[in-house]
Amino acid sequence: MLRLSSLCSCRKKEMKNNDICLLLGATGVGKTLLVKRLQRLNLHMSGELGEPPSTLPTVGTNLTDLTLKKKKKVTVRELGGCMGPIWPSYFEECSSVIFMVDSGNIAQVSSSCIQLLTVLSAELLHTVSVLILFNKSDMPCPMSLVEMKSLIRMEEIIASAPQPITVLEVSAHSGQGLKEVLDWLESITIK
Ligand SMILES: Nc1nc2c(ncn2[C@@H]2O[C@H](COP(=O)(O)OP(=O)(O)O)[C@@H](O)[C@H]2O)c(=O)[nH]1
Ligand SMILES: [Mg+2]
Repeated sequence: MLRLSSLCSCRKKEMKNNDICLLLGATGVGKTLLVKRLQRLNLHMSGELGEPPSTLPTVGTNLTDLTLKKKKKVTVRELGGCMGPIWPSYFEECSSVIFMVDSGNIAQVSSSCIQLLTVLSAELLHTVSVLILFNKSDMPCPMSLVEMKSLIRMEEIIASAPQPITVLEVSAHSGQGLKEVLDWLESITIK
């Protein structure tokens, strides 16, 4: 019979071989579409992304495995905004965080900013790399990205946060910036 300790070490090995990236953000910002597009981009690196697939509201959490270059693997765990109160229960298992904002939704920006600050100040996440995505760049926005970043004092947030933070403007719809998201995942994934 397998001992509990050997089971634990197997589990730890499994976790090392398969990093977990938490994908956080308010409902409707485009998290599910992003993972579907990354999965497709990953399979057909040189090919067309094709039409964006439809998405359904995510119930609970959604896990997607991505195999990156050099056989690196990452599991992206999507957690919706309505699960905000229990996000911290997933912080221990993760090795990176993608935080998504809908750049066209001005009304949502301040609540997203508070959620982002809560994530960045969580002690368990002080050493993980964070990618902030301003999504829906294809949409006509009432405010430019520069204006939105200055509204939420993005530069100050980055300067005072303990973790390395990367910011990208993307469109899960058109595919803009998605290659850079994969590059970021590759750069921070160990195995
Ligand atoms: N125009 C546009 N629509 C998007 C983009 N990303 C997501 N959407 C749409 O936004 C809606 C919510 O997307 P979904 O991925 O389900 O959001 P989630 O709740 O964050 O998982 C869907 O209708 C998507 O097609 C984008 O970059 N541009
Ligand atoms: Mg979703």
